[in-house]
Amino acid sequence: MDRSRLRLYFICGSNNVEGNPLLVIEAALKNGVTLFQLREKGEYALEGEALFDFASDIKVLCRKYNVPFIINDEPELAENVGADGIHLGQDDLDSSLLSPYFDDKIIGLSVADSRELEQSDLGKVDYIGTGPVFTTPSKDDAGEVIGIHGLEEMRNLTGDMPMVAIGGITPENYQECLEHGADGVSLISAIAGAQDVGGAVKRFL
Ligand code: TZP
Ligand code: MG
Repeated sequence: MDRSRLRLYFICGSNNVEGNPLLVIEAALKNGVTLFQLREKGEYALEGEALFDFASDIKVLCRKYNVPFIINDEPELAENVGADGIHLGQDDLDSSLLSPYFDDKIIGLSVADSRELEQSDLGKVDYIGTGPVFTTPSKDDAGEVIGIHGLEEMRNLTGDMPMVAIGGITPENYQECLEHGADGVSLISAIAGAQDVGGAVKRFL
């Protein structure tokens, strides 16, 4: 994959924002996020037809701003909606079992640390997401913080595998992540929770 796409990777679900999530997502896309992931989880998460419709609306926005559209965890939804890729966790379906639809799509995998790296088959994986690098308000079971040191260790272990840092990323620690091995950052709250979404994106860039 084109690793520059990982530079500012926004992840969002309908319950990560106050108000209309499509407005927040459009503001983020318009102001320069380089990749988008729909991660629909937790309380009040959309399901079934409502989730399909939401994903379809997001796809239209991503196309409008020419930003690839990734879906977390749900290969079937990703395929039905015509998404540009899928992001899987360690407990999700193995990437080697994905349908042929994904042969030319972006496949991401969460790999928290060196232990998870050992047990991961990266054969079909285009990029990994590593962390939480810092404390995150957005995932209760995110596991132990790996810190900048852990990020750097992952870079040393993964060679030139495209890698994004995740967990507690802010404009203040963004540069540090890039300097210690990340190709980019993926984040929820620093953009989804901002009063001025466009302004928040610009602060990163
Ligand atoms: N995986 C590890 S931390 C995290 C995920 C999905 C949440 C990141 O959210 P935030 O608000 O940017 O810390
Ligand atoms: Mg998952």
